[in-house]
Amino acid sequence: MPKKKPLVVVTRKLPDVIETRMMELFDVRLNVDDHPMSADELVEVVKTAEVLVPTVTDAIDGKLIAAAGNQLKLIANYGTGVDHIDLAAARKKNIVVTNTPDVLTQDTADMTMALILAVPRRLVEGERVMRKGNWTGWSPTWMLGRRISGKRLGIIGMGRIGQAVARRARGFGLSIHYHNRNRVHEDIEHELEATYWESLDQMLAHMDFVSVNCPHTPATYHLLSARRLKLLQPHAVVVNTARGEVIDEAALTRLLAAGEIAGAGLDVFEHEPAVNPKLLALDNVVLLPHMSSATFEGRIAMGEKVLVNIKTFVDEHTPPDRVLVEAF
Ligand code: 8YV
Repeated sequence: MPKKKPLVVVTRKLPDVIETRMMELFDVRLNVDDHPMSADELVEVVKTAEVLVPTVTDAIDGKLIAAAGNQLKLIANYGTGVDHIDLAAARKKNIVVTNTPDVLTQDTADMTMALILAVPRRLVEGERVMRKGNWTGWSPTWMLGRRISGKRLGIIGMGRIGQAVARRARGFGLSIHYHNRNRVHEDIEHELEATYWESLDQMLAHMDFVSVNCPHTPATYHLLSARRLKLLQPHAVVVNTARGEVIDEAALTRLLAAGEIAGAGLDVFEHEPAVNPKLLALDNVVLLPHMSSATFEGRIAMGEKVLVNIKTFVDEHTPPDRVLVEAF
């Protein structure tokens, strides 16, 4: 870093307490009206920023990194997922990338569990009936959903969030199954009574619920492809709080509409903020606007991490949440 107070450019509005502290520590340019920055705006920003604080809504691709001036030394992402950042291009230019792991694990797992409950129990459908004033009274055979307890949950991606989902799911009587790049430590398998499936195809064919909790990388793009989605049982429910790109959204929509998959709970989409209009027309889906980690506590904790990552970097220490391209 050339000087003690680097120019930090933040692409979106962050919690006040974080912005205030940032202004105390650094020379900061904030995005007061919180508009998502255009590609042209970002190009202008990287010409002068020494530290860039982007979010999932910014495409920090190879082209943008190529356009950056040599003063850009750190990309301190406000978020855990880094699939919007070209890590290889950053490394080539000696730009360090950091993220904000851990602090959104519990919130994201809570929302995943909420979707696992909401879809088979038709929570949102019931709520819609009430709001429309369409409830004519109780009936023994109306609004029946599917029982949660005693069923099998298949978790794709058994990292921090996957494990946190598993802990919650066990409390609801679900048995835990998982597919992961690597088998997790036997102590964790033991604690969760989790069954490892080396073959994702095999796991999918045997699950009642499937939860996507892996990052989006070149290896996980459309991991739930049309072919794999067809392996699911017709009563299966798919939940995704990770990244839309992990599922072939068009294929999922077709199978849901055809009744070949029973339901889906989606907090993330392939082309955010666009959502396949056919999904919006389906009753057997619960759709949320990428809000699984959206808690006051979580957003402040994410900001704290960004502050620590920048400060340690500026002080010439290794920032705690450095992202290594090899990990993805
Ligand atoms: C964040 C997320 O809110 O951290 C992540 O990877 O998906 C979100 O929950 C968002 O990415 C902020 O950049």
